[in-house]
Amino acid sequence: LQSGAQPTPKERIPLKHGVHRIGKRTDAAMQRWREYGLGQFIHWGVYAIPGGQWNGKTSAYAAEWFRSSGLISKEEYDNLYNQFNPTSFDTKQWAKQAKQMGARYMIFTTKHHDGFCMWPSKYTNYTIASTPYKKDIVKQLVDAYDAEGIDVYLYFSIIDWSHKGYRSGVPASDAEKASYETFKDFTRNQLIELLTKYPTIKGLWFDGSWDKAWINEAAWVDEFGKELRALHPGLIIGSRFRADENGKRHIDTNGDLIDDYDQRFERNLPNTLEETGGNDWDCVMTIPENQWGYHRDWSLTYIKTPYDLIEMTVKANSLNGNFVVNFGPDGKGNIRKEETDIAKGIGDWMAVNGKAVYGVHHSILEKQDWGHSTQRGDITYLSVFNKPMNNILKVKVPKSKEKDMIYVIESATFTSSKTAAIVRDGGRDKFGSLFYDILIPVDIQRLNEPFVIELRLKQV
Ligand code: JFZ
Repeated sequence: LQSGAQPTPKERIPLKHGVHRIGKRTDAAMQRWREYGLGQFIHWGVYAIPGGQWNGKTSAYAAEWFRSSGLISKEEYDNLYNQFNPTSFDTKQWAKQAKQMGARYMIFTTKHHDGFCMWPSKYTNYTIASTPYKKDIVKQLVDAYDAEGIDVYLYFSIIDWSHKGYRSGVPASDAEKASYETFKDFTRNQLIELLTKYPTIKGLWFDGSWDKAWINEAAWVDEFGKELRALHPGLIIGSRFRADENGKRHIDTNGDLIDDYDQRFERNLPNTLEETGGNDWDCVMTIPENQWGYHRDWSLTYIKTPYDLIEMTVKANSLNGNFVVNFGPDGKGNIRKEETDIAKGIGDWMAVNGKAVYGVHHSILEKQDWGHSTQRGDITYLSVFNKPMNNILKVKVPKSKEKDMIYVIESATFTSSKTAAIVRDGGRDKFGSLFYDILIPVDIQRLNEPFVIELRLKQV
């Protein structure tokens, strides 16, 4: 168990559809998930054709929600698939780019809220098979990412605007109920289809499960989740799939995390371990403000920089979470140049400093102004994002838990330099914690980028 993960014994009321396990999963599949550190999300569907613009007008809202923008009629949108022909789509190149970025897992939108399927589902005609492109996109991606050793997760939206039986509100009349039953069958069939067709995938990333109609089906959804898990041993499902019988989502009535990891930190990192409740979690992040699908106009909001995203990656891992950067390819299958450059920027840094991200956990150091610290075994990684003007890094070392023992720095090296760090005594506070001054050498100063110090601490 990682620090902070001890479940505290408490009174629980019996729930039929609450959690089925107290505390974290301990199996190998979940341990692998925990060590990913960094992932890639891809939002791709027919919304990439308009890319946030239609008839000369631009919607500033999320491009993957373009059907609801008011700029396009539902009929026009629902016929976009007739034009979907991504002739530039190069699966291997996407997977290589993800690999170079340092992503260890990838999440792909098999079906977003519009209901368009990127695989040839036999349960609807609204799929890739009906487009001029025809070929199975999910299959190509799974194969290419598998070949690069990047684990694949399938994003699946419970909301489906294309299905006749879909409802967001709880169906009231018998006819409405019968209609919703057809939607439940359809959803179940599609997910079983995905797990059967793409058996190497590691998990399902659910979305759109906030509908009252879906929450009202807690018992059915719970059984369905068990069925999916039985079909695919090791399957990883986040907290955005089902509610308990009291309509509590993510966290059940007893305060326990539903399913395998917390999905509530979307575009919003926690600041402390307490905020994470000691659970596994991921944070998925857009590069612009709130655009997941391709938007033609990236001048609308601030665009995050590679160092911005790298800091978030390290911060997430310092709090025992995974960080996932989203990409929105265009209607032809091109990943835009800005995104390719950002992926390269992240990857170049990760190639040198990735040790501070993969397989690490919350460190014994407290959070300090210069950045974030992570730990693996007896090595503590200091990732420095705020370099002091005087190039003297003040590091507070914790007090040992054992009586009369203290931690001292045994060695400090930079991952991006052969120069050994010069470490000086930096004093002591009234609680007995030691401070050290680490002098930042000239070659690191010149790098002008975030850097990592590998610290070995010993108790004396
Ligand atoms: C959903 C989608 O509506 C969106 O298009 C995108 O796919 C994103 C990954 O997921 O949007 C959400 C879902 C949940 C929250 C915010 C946006 N949330 O819990 O804060």
